[in-house]
Amino acid sequence: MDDVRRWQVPGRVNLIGEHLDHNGGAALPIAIDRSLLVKARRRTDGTVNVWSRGERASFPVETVPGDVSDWSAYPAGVVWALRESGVPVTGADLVLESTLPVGAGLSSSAAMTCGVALALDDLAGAGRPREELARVAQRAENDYVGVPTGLMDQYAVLFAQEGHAVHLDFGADPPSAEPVPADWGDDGLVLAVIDTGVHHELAAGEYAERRRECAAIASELELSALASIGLDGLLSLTDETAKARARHVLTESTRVRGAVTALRRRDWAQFGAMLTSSHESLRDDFAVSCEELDVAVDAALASEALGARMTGGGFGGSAIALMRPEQVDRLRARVEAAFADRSWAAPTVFTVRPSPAAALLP
Ligand code: GAF
Repeated sequence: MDDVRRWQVPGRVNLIGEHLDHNGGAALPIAIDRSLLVKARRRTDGTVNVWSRGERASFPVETVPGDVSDWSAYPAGVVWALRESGVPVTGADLVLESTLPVGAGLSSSAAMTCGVALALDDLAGAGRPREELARVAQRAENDYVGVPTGLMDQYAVLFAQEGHAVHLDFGADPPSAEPVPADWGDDGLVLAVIDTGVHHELAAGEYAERRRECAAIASELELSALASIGLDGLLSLTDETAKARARHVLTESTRVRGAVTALRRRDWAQFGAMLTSSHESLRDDFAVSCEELDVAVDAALASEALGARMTGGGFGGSAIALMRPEQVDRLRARVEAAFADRSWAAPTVFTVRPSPAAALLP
């Protein structure tokens, strides 16, 4: 194809700082070496065609929320949000090829929305800054697809750096993004991902419910965002569920700060301990884990991981574990056996490296 532009767009793993983006707090994701390739060619007839995983979708550039409800709502939402923001989209052929598992909690949807936003912005010659494209991608997901996600995944995909985690602070406007070296590899460690292969139906509803709960607590305490809660605020809460949710937000914020320090000092024992306590907090206080994720984390810890936790929104998807490479096979055997014992489908275990943000290929 002539005039084809190719964008490589990574997935992400969040190391720590879960459910803090929508609370004005911090997160520490890496981009991973599993990615989406977007091949894009301009059209001028007002039609967008998208090919993905053996399927083809077509829609007009004038698409509005409600028009499409299958997977193509993601690219259609980007077209809608980009045009709303003033970028002239005249049509496009988009071919999407992926090594990123879908529904694994590794941000395949943010890779798709950010990749399509980058490609269409580029074809239009608009040159919008990445901060704006992150918001376009979020708007596509929030207002067109109808999932009320925060901005962490889009920022991870668009602002990561190879060999680094990105310390994001959603208390700032626009959010700040500071690279932190993530060089456990130099110390003989790997980051393993355990894709549980499950995605519980309640995920989107429970995500929205947690957002509502957090917003209600912040408003009760007259805070602009729950991440600014202090110990006094926490102790003043009388409802036990509200207290547990707020306790996660408060303690997770502290853990992110500790994890950034541990990462800079290459103190892997401390870093690992924080991963594991983050998981406990997400399981017990924020209540977004599930049996499969807990079993995966337990298998990792039993395989001598320095730390392990669920990553992403929860209710399925993936867990991560920091460990020595020679333990990965043991983890795989252990988690496969634990899943087989419960008659669950086999999980997938692989390692990931801190990788670059989305980029135009030469
Ligand atoms: C999902 C959302 F898309 C993110 O915005 C974030 O809230 C995450 O869950 C939880 O940290 O990935």
